[in-house]
Amino acid sequence: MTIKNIRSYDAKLVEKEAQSYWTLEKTFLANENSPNEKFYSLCMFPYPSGNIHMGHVRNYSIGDAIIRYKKMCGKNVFQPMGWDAFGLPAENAAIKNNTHPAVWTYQNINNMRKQLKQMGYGYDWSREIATCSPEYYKWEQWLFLKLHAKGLAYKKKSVVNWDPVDQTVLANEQVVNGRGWRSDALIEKKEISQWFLKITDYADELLTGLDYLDEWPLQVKTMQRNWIGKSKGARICFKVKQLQHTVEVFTSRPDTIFGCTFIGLAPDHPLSRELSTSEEEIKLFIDKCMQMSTAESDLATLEKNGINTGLTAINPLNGEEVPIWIANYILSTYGAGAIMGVPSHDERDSEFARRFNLDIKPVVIPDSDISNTNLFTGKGTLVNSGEFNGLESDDAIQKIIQKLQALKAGVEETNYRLRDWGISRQRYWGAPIPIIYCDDCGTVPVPEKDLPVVLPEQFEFTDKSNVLKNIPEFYHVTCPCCGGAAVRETDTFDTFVESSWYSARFACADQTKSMLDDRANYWAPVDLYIGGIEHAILHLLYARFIHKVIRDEGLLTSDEPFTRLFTQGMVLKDGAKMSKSKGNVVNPQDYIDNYGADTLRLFMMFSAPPEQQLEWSDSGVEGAHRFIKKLWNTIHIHVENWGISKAHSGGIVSAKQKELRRKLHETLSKVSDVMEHKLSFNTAIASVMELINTFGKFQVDSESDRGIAQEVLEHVVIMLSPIVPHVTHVLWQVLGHERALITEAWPKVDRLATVPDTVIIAVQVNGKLRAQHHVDLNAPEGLIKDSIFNLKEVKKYIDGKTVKRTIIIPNKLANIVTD
Ligand code: HQ5
Ligand code: ZN
Repeated sequence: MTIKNIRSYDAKLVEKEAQSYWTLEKTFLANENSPNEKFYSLCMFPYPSGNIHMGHVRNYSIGDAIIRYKKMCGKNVFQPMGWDAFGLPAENAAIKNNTHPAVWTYQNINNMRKQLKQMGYGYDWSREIATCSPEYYKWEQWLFLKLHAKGLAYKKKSVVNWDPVDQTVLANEQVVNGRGWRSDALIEKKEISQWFLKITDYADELLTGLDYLDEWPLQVKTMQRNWIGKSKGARICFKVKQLQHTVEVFTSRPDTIFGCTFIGLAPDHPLSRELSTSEEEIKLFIDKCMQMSTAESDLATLEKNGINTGLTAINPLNGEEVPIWIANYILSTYGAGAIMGVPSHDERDSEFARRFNLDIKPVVIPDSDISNTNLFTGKGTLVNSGEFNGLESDDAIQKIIQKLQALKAGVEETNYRLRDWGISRQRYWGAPIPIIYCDDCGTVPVPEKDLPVVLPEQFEFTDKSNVLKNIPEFYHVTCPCCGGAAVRETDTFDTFVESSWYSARFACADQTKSMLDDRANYWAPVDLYIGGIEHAILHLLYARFIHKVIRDEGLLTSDEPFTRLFTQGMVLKDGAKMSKSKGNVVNPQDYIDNYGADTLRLFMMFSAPPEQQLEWSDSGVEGAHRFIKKLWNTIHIHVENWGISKAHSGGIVSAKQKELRRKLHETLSKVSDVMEHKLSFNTAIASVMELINTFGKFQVDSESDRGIAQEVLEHVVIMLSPIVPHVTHVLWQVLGHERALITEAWPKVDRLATVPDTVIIAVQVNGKLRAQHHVDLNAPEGLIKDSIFNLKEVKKYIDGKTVKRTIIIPNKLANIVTD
């Protein structure tokens, strides 16, 4: 007895049968020698945290539906899967569970791989990647050396947020109210030497490239634009009256220079530091500022604070003297680390000036009088600005820059908010940075032939601090230059480095001779990339940057890694994000075991539009399960009653058959459109459900009815197959097919079936026949009225008269009665 003959739906048996078919037949192994057009679909690969999460199920079910659809459309598809395996969580978990990060990670990978296989996702497992394997990170180290040679990777001292408990540097986003987000420890500012990648060299290309990504959500592009934050303006020199110094400021609004009433210095501006050596009060203020987070997001809401230096600066355009302050809201890393304070036209400066009673002097007035006059941040017409009065802002900006240049007091300048990417992590569980330090030769790159620098895994892991310094076999080396004693860099790469190039490596995961090969150029760029909106900025920007870097190394020919981006919504439980701390996590494994993968997939795809949040619902899961059972029964009952017929494929049909076929092909048209463009799977599933209901009312009375019924059921199975691939795989056999469903072609819409029938109605005016008119069969009255009043034969008789009423006898006659 085969599975297809088992009368009641058994998810376990069905799913095992379908999965072993796909594995045995190597259905999803990618192949670069196909004559068909390629389609590379990628879902953001997971951190191997232990078990798959409902968020993964949602993300990966969307991706899988697409590739199954594309495959049936004849595309040469590629869908890989792997593991973003390095990072701090592995270290924390290892300490908690008294194990080693490597052991913990590989265990999790094995478990999660098993779970993804149970979900039936069509991955090419032969190209699996784990980023913690030396075969992978070797090429990352290789690329780093190339960048180092070009000056695109460099080391510099910088002030970082240091978490003394977790013993690590934190990003600004990870400092909350001055404390570490995980440890709750008071964060220290520490100046340490760190490695950076010069992403700022690519700022302009990363910005203009966004204009061509027309299959990316606008929201993501806007976030990236703001992150890069290009602003044109001027660098302006203010002489300090009491000293030999000048202070340079950057402003994006040189047109407001006559409104400058103070100069603001960053706490770590060189002049601030200089003053702090002689003035205790200034030193105290600066020390206090340095303890605060410098996250820009915090700066906007930060309570403005400052200290007057007692010095004054001279405005180069009008000679006015303004006080110089040190202010906590000014970043040393942006522009010149100093600003001209214009309280009338800048929000932060306004807040600062009000707090310290500084002058507020409006110099730009709005062209329409909608705004309040105390603070106007838009552009307008200049006033109180000497020779520039009456000019429009944009014009004034040009003329003021010209004047400053003539006075040698300023130049035009473009600034970016984007900073270089700090890639050093003082952590053990990451890819080693391939650098050696020698007392005699300085910083020495590891020679290419010595790659990979392998991360040691054979030792007892007990400590949170970076342990690499304590492993002599790793730490102590001979210098590749002079042969003397030297030590290794013990910082490891930020895990975002691994995820910035994995999409290309998937194509040639087994390549041992080079980072990438021809296969990468065959598959790149990714045609559809699916993942969470949380990666809108950093990951997606780094991946775009590294793609361009690799291109410039001659290894990729495309400019961008991801042609289309789709961001799916979160899975919520009781209105909140599922998280361990809230205790509201729903475990996919329980549902796979109780209902099967198809039920889980159907629930995920049916319950909400994929870009929106999805609220978990056990009754929704039950509903999905009932639907699958109903589908199973419907098809079995049909075959039991009527046997297997040849599906209708054209020819004359009766009215009742025509009606069902119209519904079928309208549904197919809608589902194909969803799969191709909209990705609103929930609406596609809903319309298939409607079709099944309509089919339920269809009476099979004849041989030809049987053919129509077969046609409908076959199409239903095909249309649902990207979403519930297992049950449809078996139902396809139940419907009498030898060939596996995944190898069939996605059907074409029969356009003739969707054309409505027309009838001719007699159109009368006051009972006299005036026209014969074609309308759709059963057209609604409103539509008929609209069309007959426009007929010229009718107009002639009703113009200038008042229509008292219109009588319509459906499909036969319309009579217009006038006064
Ligand atoms: C979701 C959840 C959990 C996950 N390894 C990185 C990562 O985010 C990706 C790299 C390309 C940088 C989604 C999440 C992402 C995918 C993998 N997800 N809800 N890994 N609770 O394991 O929607 O948005 O966290 O697309 O699953 O997530 S991950
Ligand atoms: Zn040396």
